[in-house]
Amino acid sequence: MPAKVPKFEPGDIFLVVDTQIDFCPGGALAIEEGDQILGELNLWIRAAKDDGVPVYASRDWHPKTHVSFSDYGGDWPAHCIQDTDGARFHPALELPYDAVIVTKGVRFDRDQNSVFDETGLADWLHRQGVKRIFVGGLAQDVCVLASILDGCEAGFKMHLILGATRPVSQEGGKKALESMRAAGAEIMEIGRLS
Ligand code: VGL
Ligand code: ZN
Repeated sequence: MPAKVPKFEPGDIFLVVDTQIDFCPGGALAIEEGDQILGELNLWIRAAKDDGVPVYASRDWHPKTHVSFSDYGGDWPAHCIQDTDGARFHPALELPYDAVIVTKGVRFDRDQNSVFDETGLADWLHRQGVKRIFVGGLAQDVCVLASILDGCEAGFKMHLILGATRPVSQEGGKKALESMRAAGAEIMEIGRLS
């Protein structure tokens, strides 16, 4: 495989979605091959830093009685409980010291899959002059999907790096790609920006 040297421009950001221990093999809500994206993510993070472009990282950050947990009427096993080891970013994720952290999933009344769901992030990024958002992380068919759809809706040009994401289910992953494309997102199969 040729070396990937992404070229970022002013107005770009790189967004890492929910790359936390609980979503990787051995975690509470393990996604198959969830940890296989780390090499690709780190490559893109380094490229963003080299090109002077900000890195944002979201984290799922639930209260221990969260509504998305099956014990409390939701669809998922308990995961990413605030301040637990499982909620930490994967230790192999090389986040820069100045990465901006976006915390979500803290509400008691409903889940927030999208990084844009009542976080104020879209307004903030518009005010920073951000136009294009390059995305990797977990899970392709849940929080990555919701974030990409909302990002398109909010007027950003969204790009998914296919090698830097994995779905909860293969079927869901395929459908997610279709929805993202239909919303105007670009699915980057190679991993180069230009
Ligand atoms: C996620 C399931 C439950 C995700 C979060 O980050 O994709 N998936 N909570
Ligand atoms: Zn969650």
